[in-house]
Amino acid sequence: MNFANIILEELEPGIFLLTINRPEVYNALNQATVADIKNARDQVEKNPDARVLLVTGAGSKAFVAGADIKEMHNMSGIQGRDFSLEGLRVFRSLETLPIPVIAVVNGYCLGGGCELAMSCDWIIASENAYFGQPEVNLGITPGFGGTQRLPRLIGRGRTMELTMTGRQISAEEAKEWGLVNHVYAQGELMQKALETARNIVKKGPVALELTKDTILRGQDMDLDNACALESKAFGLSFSTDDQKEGMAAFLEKRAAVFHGK
Ligand code: DAK
Repeated sequence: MNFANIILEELEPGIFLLTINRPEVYNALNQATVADIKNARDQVEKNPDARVLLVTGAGSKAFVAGADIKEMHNMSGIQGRDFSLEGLRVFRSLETLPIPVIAVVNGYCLGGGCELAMSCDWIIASENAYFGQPEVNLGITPGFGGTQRLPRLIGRGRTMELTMTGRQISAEEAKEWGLVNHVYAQGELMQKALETARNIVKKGPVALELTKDTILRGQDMDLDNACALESKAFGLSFSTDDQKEGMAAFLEKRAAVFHGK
């Protein structure tokens, strides 16, 4: 499938890269781009060989500098609500993709861009990246999950500060606050993302899927129910060939070869 506003490519077997491709507007998300992200995400899910998805922005300035302000400028309340609902659906579907999804943040990561990055499983960033939820400067609220995912990642007080002042924080500060896992020099970022992806490709796909699902579902449950969910996932993993292979490989002191069943 061809996309107007993104590029989806398989970099190496099992490793897919989704690039938001509107560098002339710092990869701002218009409605067509949100639709492209959804279609690309669905394409990756249908591909049985897909093991990891990396998400980044085209060019050297921005990951995504937010929702497209030009397009939003004249939206009615109902259009704004519908855009928000669609964005929330698309970002949630990205978040629940049953393979690891890593945000590779290579510059400004603001508003809808920060919300897109937070819908990925974790974030790595270049030294020139800036994070923020500056919607208050435009007279609007975050609309793609920022008020909900940000406090889960960095806590209430820091979320209040970012959303109420519109302040941008550097990649290093974002790392200190727990929003970003690792910060790299800009020229190294994609290589580091690839190294991580190559490591993940060697793991058992069913174990990865069950682990991700358990973390996502469990974080909104009480601890007893969340632990019960974990024990079911743990038990289920013992029904796979991958579990037999992984443990046999350890005992035989060799590398495991997983087949995802
Ligand atoms: N939308 C549209 N165009 C954008 C853009 C954006 N978010 N961000 C940058 N651009 C465009 C600029 O207009 C400029 O285009 P030209 O003038 O060259 O045609 C080009 O990208 C380069 O930008 P600058 O010239 O401004 O570059 P600088 O390096 O000087 O500054 C900047 C970079 C990222 C600090 C600055 O561009 C900036 O402040 N951008 C806006 C950042 C921002 O406020 N982002 C949050 C957007 S609000 C909702 C759903 C979702 C959301 C809200 C509601 N519902 C539907 C209700 C989410 C909202 C947001 O994300």
